[in-house]
Amino acid sequence: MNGIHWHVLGVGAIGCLFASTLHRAGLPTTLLLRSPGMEPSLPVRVDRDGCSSVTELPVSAAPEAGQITHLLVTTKAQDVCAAVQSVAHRLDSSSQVLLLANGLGFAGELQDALPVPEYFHGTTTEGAYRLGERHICHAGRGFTRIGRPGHATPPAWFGPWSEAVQPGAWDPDIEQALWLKLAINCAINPLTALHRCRNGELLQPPMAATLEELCGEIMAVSAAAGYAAITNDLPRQVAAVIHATADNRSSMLQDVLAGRGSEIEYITGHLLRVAEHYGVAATRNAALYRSIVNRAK
Ligand code: KPL
Repeated sequence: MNGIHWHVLGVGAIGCLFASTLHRAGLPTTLLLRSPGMEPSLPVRVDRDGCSSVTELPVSAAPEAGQITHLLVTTKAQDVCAAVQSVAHRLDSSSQVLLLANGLGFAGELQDALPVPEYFHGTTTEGAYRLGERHICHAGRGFTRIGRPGHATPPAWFGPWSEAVQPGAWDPDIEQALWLKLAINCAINPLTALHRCRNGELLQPPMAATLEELCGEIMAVSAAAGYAAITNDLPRQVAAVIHATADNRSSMLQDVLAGRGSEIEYITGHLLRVAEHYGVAATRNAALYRSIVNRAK
């Protein structure tokens, strides 16, 4: 379709969800794997509302040749740079790379290392978690925003994308949306990972008081960085997300429980770097950051 062929890097919950969504909407979609396997295609199973559907997706190994026109990156934040660099030989200046990962800070590192393709940014509130290898539960429908700083209008690929990925929108202020998501993740994810609790428990004592302190600092950093308008109601926004995802284990808690590396460097770590840049105190967030980093050692 119009030369649009999506390659998807990252076969976690969000990668599987978007790959099967794009493929089912008729857009050519290929899963990118780290190393060559035996099969030309692999099944992706999505459980939703008590039904299970399987989509057979073509696979391609990163080291292979063959240009990538459209790349969707859904890896963990800390893996984005290495994953995209593993397919650098398949990207050129016409390649469109859409980064859809939690956190902030990796995009700048990637653009410095690999300035060639055109980069786009996305954030989604789709709720999905892994049940097994390429087997996920699509637990809650969400909204997906895509944008490119400084670009008010979307590129040609966004038309077919937005017919497949609904609900969603092109967001001319994507940086604001990404920062708000970061602010919410800073408040919820590390605290649930530290206390090994579900999101809903954060609204109860003693965590509720810590949550309030964290939000106060996050708002101060946000204001210094120019994001006051979208975060001036942060405690209420965080509470709304906690209510909506009360039974969830946050992605950081899931990573910690599974013994995987967490995204702390690109969530609270990024907030702290911005706080330092503007000379804003964020001692409660810094203490939480240290607890998560030290636990992982
Ligand atoms: O984005 C999330 C995450 O876990 O990463 C929230 C919104 C906190 C839901 O769990």
